Amino acid sequence: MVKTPKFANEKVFAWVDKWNKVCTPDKIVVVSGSKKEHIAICEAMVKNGQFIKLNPKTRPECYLARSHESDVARVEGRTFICSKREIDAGPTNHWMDPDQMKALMLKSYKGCMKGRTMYVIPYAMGPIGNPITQYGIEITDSPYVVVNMNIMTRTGDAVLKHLGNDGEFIPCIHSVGAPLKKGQKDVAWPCAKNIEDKFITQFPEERQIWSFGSGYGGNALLGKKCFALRIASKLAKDQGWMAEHMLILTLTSPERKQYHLTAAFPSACGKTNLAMMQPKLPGWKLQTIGDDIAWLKPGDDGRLYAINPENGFFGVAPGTSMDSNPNALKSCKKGTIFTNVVLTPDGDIWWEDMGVKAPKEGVDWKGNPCYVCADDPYRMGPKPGMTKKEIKESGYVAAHKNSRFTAPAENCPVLDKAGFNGLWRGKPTGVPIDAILFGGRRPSTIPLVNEAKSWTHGVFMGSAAGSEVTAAVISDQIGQVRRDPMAMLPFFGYNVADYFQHWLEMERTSADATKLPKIYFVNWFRKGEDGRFMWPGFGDNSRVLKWICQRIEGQVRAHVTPIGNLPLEKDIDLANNEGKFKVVPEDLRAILKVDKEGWTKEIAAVGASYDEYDAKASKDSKARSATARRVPKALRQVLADVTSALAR
Ligand code: OXD
Ligand code: MN
Repeated sequence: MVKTPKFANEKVFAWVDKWNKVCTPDKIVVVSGSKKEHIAICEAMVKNGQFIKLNPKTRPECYLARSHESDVARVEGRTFICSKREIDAGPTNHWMDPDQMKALMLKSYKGCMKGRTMYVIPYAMGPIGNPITQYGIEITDSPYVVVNMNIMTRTGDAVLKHLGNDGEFIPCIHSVGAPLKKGQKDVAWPCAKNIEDKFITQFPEERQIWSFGSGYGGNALLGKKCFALRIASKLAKDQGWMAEHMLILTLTSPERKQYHLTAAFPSACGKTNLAMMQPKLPGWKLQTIGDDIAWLKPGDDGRLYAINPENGFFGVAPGTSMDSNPNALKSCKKGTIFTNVVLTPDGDIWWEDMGVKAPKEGVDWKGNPCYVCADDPYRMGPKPGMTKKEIKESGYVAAHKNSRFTAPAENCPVLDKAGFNGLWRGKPTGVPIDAILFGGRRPSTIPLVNEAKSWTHGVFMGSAAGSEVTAAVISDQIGQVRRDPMAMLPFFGYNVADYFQHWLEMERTSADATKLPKIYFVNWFRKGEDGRFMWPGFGDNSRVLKWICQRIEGQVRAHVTPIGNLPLEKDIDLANNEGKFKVVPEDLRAILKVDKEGWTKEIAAVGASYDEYDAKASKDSKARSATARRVPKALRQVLADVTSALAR
């Protein structure tokens, strides 16, 4: 066994020592977080075939990785919330008794780092020293995880220093689950090949994270979904704050008034695009604070203050273009890790809908050659000369649909640096939030924007959110609408009914509930009968954000309808309605209407989702006493009110 290094913090030592004994690595490296070390790890990965170095002229300090075919997205079926009682994990989570799970996983971890280096990553979720920030220690045998964590979080010596002798942290263990025999050559993407051998496990009471068998971002970068959402949501409930799957942005009006908005959309539904959007409305400026996660704490004045706990963007590559998100593309210009995109002959990268002509020939995400399409220079196919129709029919994509870029936030040209550093007017409070948006991909029924009539109504709207399933998760339901309350379905660290109650409590416990953010539901994805999008999205979404700001200021009236407050058509500013994408006034009219029939079905589906949660809760309660939690009555009441208003 190699010797466990010394740490000033005894608890850090104990965590590393425990796993050193179980995993028996060949070597232990404590990650310093320095640039030199980061580059050295990347270059070592190039040498052993796990990274491809991209052209240093066009993509300085950028690398490409290709994952194993089994390891391309989050594995929700293998993700567990192991609270002591099943009822505390609730109806939306997979659960196993924590002792049983530990015994099972310990078998997998035994000797799992043989032939590998164990890296110890001290990391911060949030700016080091900010009062909202939390800390973690991730042990991993994956250098890919180390360099991605270096981008996505603040890592290294500064964190250990901050932790001092007795600082608190979330202990995390990760292994790709692929020990090497003496002399055995490593593969490009080591992982446990069978889905059943992968485990992404949270122990919410002990506040620990154990992950095994996957190298994919959401399964392996444990600061992100496992800590900043699942474990943090439980911490937040216990301590009276909120950990949410939300972007954070700063919007400045032509009058120079600043607003801060958060938005919760499910995975791969445009959070990164909205977080970095270039407003089409003249005079409006948008800046980014975060694109995926927000931690919100109530202030003494009743407002909610937010920080982005992350340090980079783990964005979906396909569809990211100079039209859809130029600021994301610019964020990938240097120091970025690409996973499962196409390699071009000049050492650059390419993906579908990048808005860039495909090279004549390239290497696809599986490492096979791919070729420009015969009749569309923006597509690639698996054989030379294939037509667009042939490629479409074959279902082939050259970059995986969930291929990703891991880009440092500091590269983002529109980063709100102060907000990103957790500062507001020079104080480390995080930024005060004026509005919370919920949304999803909904081809029908859901209007462009809908304002909640009250906090409780807003919580109802969030609880009712649904979206088409995307490739961000390994699923056989891609494209089908599933309920995804608050875009948190895969990320609740505890019982969903308690989570709804916690949202409601934020109003009851607020120092001044009139200062809570206003809540909106938006939908950029309505489609006409011909399948065409009825709203251009992207920069045109600034028209909706302006309306929201005007509502906050009480400057415009709204249609009060059974489902919420909708804009008057005249109040959606159509200035600068020019260019490739445009608002079509008839479509706008249609997506601002209440589709009574559609809504009657929608509300019934929301009711059915509540019933499903409650049915599972009563099944659990029979076996485990009468502690079953139900969807809060206040939400059932909104459901009943909307149902009867629609019937009138
Ligand atoms: C993500 C996700 O990677 O939600 O952010 O899947
Ligand atoms: Mn996400």
